[in-house]
Amino acid sequence: MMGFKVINPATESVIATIEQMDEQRTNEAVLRSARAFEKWRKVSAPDRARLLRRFAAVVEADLENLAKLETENCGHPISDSRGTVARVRDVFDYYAAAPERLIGQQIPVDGGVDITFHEPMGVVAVIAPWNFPLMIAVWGLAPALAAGNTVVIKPSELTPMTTMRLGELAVEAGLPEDVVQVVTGAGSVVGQALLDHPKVAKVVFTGSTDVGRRVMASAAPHLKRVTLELGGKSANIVYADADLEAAAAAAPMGVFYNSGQDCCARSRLLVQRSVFDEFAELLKPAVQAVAVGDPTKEATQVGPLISAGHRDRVAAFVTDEEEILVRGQAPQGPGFFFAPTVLTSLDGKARSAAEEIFGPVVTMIPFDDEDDAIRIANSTDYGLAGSIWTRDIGRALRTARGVEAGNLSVNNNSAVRLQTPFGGFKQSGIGRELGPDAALEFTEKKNVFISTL
Ligand code: TXE
Repeated sequence: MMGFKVINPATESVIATIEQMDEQRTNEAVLRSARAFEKWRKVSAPDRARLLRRFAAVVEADLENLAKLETENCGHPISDSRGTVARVRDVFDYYAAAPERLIGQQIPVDGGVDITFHEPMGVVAVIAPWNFPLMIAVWGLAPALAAGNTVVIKPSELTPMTTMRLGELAVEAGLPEDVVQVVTGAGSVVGQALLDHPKVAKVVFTGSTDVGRRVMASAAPHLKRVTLELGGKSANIVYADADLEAAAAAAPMGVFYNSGQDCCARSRLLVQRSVFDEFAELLKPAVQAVAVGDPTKEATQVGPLISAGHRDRVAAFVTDEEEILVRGQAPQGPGFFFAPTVLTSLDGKARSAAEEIFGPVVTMIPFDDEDDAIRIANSTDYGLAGSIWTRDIGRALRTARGVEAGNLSVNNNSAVRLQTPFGGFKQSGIGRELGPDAALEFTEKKNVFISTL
């Protein structure tokens, strides 16, 4: 068997050898999916709803196992992994309500009755990254199934373990054979085969902006539908009138969560010039207090980076001693750990202020006033998330409307709630996931006119 080794990033030990599929195996999976679709689309809406509720229940029953697998494979702190699996369960529960609510319209017209239907598309491919492998796969999977599509998931080569388990759980939940399939292997082989296959109707891709462009280009010949969730360089804007203690206490985990390997990471910390130094002093102890270490320990807040190669990439941004404001702790020895780092860029022109680092590194940049904050926040091709800290509600709303990003929070650094739409402006992506309308993103609207003459 052609296989690839899956590594535990906290110990550097091999945890499994996984099959590397080829193009032919991938194509076979797509054809099985297309056959399963013919039956799945005919399953009644209440039955699809019931099966999704059962999917939620089997995830719940497997919570501890899935959480441990995710921690072993990705280095997520175990408490985060448990939270992830609980949210995965919640996503299935939430979209279990969707099949029975894919409600069309009745439109007044001349000479008859006009109604619309939300038809499923067919085979949906979900191509997932390594940073939140299970959760991101399910953001596509659950609403796609709810709308009557079948799904082929391709996890990242680095993190296939929980996705493969999810494939088994689909069967345990009672979903018909081949409605959910998992294909493992290289992006350039298995991922590309999914993009090229004419029977794949829609691709949901989460990953780098570069590969996202390729996904869109590959989708063009068949006019496949795409949802793209790509990179980010989100701004955390702190005004002088904010609760500075609260903003400084929250800022570290706003960027260091999951070791900064988060497309919503607030990796630019924009602080109003009049409180820049005061804020920097408040930030230092908060950064030093972040517990980086063994992800199997309950108290750990931040685990390792995903790979040695990625750690080298991140380290290349921290070379200029002059720029370093403060560094946190990180264990020595095995594991791809990297100490949380705050850099300053007084003119905002450092490389770290422009590029997505995808590691525990944040760049502090001063700004003068509201317009300046919005200008700096928007001086990037990305537009995914952002935060605004102020006690002035008008300023908060003006800034939120001014920042070109899909997900903003005020006096808080959260970005993702399953009940609300998530996605990017500009080069952070196309389309939205989650929220009340996600199942519609996996349907085509059909209009039917019935003559009454
Ligand atoms: O992404 P890739 P990776 C960003 C972040 C990170 C960088 C690289 O900056 O450092 O992307 O992460 C598959 N056809 N984000 O390596 O390479 C690949 O196998 C089809 C942002 O994970 O884009 C994997 O399953 N598929 C982010 C998936 O695409 C292909 C999340 C993502 O791989 C392919 C993660 C091809 N030609 C990383 N080539 C976010 N927005 O959350 C690769 N793949």
